[in-house]
Amino acid sequence: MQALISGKTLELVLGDITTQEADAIVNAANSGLRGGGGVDGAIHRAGGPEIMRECRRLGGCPTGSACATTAGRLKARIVIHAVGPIWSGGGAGEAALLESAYRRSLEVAAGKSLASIAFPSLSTGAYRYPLEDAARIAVVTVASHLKGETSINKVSFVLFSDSAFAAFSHALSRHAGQKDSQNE
Ligand code: AR6
Repeated sequence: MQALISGKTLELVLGDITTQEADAIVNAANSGLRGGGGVDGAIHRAGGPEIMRECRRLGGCPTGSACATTAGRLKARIVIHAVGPIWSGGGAGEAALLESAYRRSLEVAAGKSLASIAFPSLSTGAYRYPLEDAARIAVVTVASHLKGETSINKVSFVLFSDSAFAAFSHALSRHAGQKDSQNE
């Protein structure tokens, strides 16, 4: 599924983020940049030890922000470590932090004049953010970035399960009802 937003592409892919061709691959990291399971484990395994060496040098990245490292052996040019919030009921600013993690990732990629970026569904695995709400925030935040001045002309959400793909499809369909968007 794809949508065009101000002439730029937003697409949904069912698959593994480590095999994507984008200029920047986004990791669902923790604030210590210590590595872990899920997307984080897959990216470090596929990209090799150089990524962790740079993470140690950075020493961490606050929740709601995003920090870039080498992509090691991955096809991408950089990995952007985005730190989403741990869900704790919704009253601890989780929505603003999740939005910020997506927005900062896009700003980091645009700051390096990159053209394409691939995101996993941040915070919806080990961090337990409710999928439907997280998908809406992800789609709205990316669409808002694509409507502005940016070097990015393609954003992919790479979804690992049918339920995540369905949630993002729903969020994108709702968004694509707008005038300058178009479903394919
Ligand atoms: N490609 C794409 N999506 C994936 C992949 C993959 N290879 N593997 C899992 N997912 P999670 P979080 C999906 O737990 O919730 C780590 O330990 C997964 O099904 O990776 O932000 C970090 O070190 C889910 O939908 O990230 C942190 O401590 C989504 O990616 C913590 O987990 C996110 O799940 C971050 O938790």
